[in-house]
Amino acid sequence: MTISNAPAQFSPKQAVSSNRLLGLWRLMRGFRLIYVGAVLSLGIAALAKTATYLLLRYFVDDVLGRGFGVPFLLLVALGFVGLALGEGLFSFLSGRWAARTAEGTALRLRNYLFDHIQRLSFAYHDQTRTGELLQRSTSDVEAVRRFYADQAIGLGRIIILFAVNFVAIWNLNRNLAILSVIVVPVLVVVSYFFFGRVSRRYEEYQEQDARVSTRLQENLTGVRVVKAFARQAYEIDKFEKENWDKFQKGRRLILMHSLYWPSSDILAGLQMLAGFVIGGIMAINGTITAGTYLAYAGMVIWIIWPMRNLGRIIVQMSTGLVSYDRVMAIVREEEEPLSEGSYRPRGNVRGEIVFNDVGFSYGEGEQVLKHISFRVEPGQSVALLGSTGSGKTSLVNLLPRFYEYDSGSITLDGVELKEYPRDYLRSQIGIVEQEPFLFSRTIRENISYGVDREVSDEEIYAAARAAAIHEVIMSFPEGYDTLVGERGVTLSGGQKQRVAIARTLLRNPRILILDDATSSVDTETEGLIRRALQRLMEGRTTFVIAHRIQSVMNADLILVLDKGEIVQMGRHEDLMAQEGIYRDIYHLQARIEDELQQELEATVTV
Ligand code: DCP
Ligand code: MG
Repeated sequence: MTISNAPAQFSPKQAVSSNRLLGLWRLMRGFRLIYVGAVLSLGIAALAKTATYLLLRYFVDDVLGRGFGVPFLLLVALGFVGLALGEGLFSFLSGRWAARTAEGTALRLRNYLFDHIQRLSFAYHDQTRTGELLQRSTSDVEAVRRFYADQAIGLGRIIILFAVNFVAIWNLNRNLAILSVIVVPVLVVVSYFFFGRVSRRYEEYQEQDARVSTRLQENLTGVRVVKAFARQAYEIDKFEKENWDKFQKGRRLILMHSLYWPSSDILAGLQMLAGFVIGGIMAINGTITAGTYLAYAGMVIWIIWPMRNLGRIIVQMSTGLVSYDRVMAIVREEEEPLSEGSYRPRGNVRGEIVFNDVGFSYGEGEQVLKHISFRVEPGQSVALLGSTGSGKTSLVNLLPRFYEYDSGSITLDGVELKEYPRDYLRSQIGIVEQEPFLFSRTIRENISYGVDREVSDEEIYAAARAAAIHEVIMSFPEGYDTLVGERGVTLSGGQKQRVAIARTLLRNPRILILDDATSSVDTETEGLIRRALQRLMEGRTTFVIAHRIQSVMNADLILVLDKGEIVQMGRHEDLMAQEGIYRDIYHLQARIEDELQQELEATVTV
């Protein structure tokens, strides 16, 4: 399936419309011509089919028994074959072109969504459930695809078949034409109302289905918690209840279907029976010819049977329209402008950072950071210390402009942060996140992630050594080519953190942020990393968030945060000289370590 004939600059954003049919039409850009071709082919196929019956009529009434020679009979036979081939060919073309439009549009939409979702802000992702995004980029896109492939084209087919055959019968005999559509309004009304009810049941069923999947997914992800709290029986019971509910709803849905098709069969059957009987009487009376009767009997089928599907298609179309809305709700979201900003320096930043009375809150929530003011010279290190929830991560997340501060000012090298384009800032700032995420790719790919240029093995090894993970990686049978994740090795929390540190170091950023980057690492390894980092941190402005005093005491500036405010600030010696949280934490940690030391010695001497 190619999308080469789609205009390259087309973005589904252009298809955002409050008129959903119009929006769906716009979404087809680049494929509209093929789609119109598909509908035209449908028409040609329908004409060929009807022409077959008219030829049959001619054959019965005007050819049979009139003593035509063999060559002429052959010609008529050839006509039948030609019409059948034509009908087949154009049906095929119509199906193929409709499918191509549907697949091409869906392919483009899925690609766009993937791209777009990655460009939405942190704030958007904070508020949006992953499952919701997943569903919209898969099953809702699928519903839009079906709209083009099945429903719109199906509706066209019904209308064209109806029109062509009705006109043909009308020209043969008006009474027959009227007779053959008597039941049609009843059929349409019944099926429309019926499928309206089906669609409500279908929605209920889908919702229940989503609940079952959510429960399943949650229990798979949280299986350790379930086991640890010995809640298996409880969870299984819950799941079975939801699953039973789904079963019941599915049964009711099927019941509706199994009621509709037979009853509509009876309606359509009665209609045809009436047509056959009355048409038969007319033929016997000589009102119509035998050929007309035969042609009528053939054509009327193509009026009645497709009609039974009308209600189904109209109702299904409404699901396509709803899905269009659900997809467009994401498309409508503004992307985080990455390159927007008036100040883009040629080279690297120096790394002087000044916070002046900065205030910040997530969305409409209460203030997470209040009156934050401090100053860091290029190349200095800043340590952030504070209880959990005090705002440390929030503070450092302002630097790459993951979130925008509400008040005050932050300057980098004397220029307001908001003047810098986000992509530039992010190329200058390396961040090791609190809960680093590794992709299910090889360790080498994970470490070199985000570096555009070719990187040599030596560089990768150097970064890994600095993060004290090189030896560990080399101990794996496949070394740096080992896959991470479910199909490869499972790394421990501390190993993951160290791979993430290597990944950030390789990018060689001017500003380095380590958000609790060594929290899952033992004291000894942490010491190793700290010493390696000390060399790497030289000349770069560094932010270190840590809970151990040892990791922060060498910093040029220590900020002690409490409930979003800086309560103490200074160097280790200054803070030790004052009363306050810092000294308390210091003494607490020192005492714990002493006790540990004593216990260790006690066990050794025993
Ligand atoms: N918060 C929020 N929305 C987010 C992230 C955090 O509302 N997307 C809230 C939760 C806390 C406050 O902000 O009340 C500060 O959270 P931080 O993550 O900044 O806290 P710390 O990093 O200091 O805590 P920890 O040591 O646990 O990492
Ligand atoms: Mg944090």
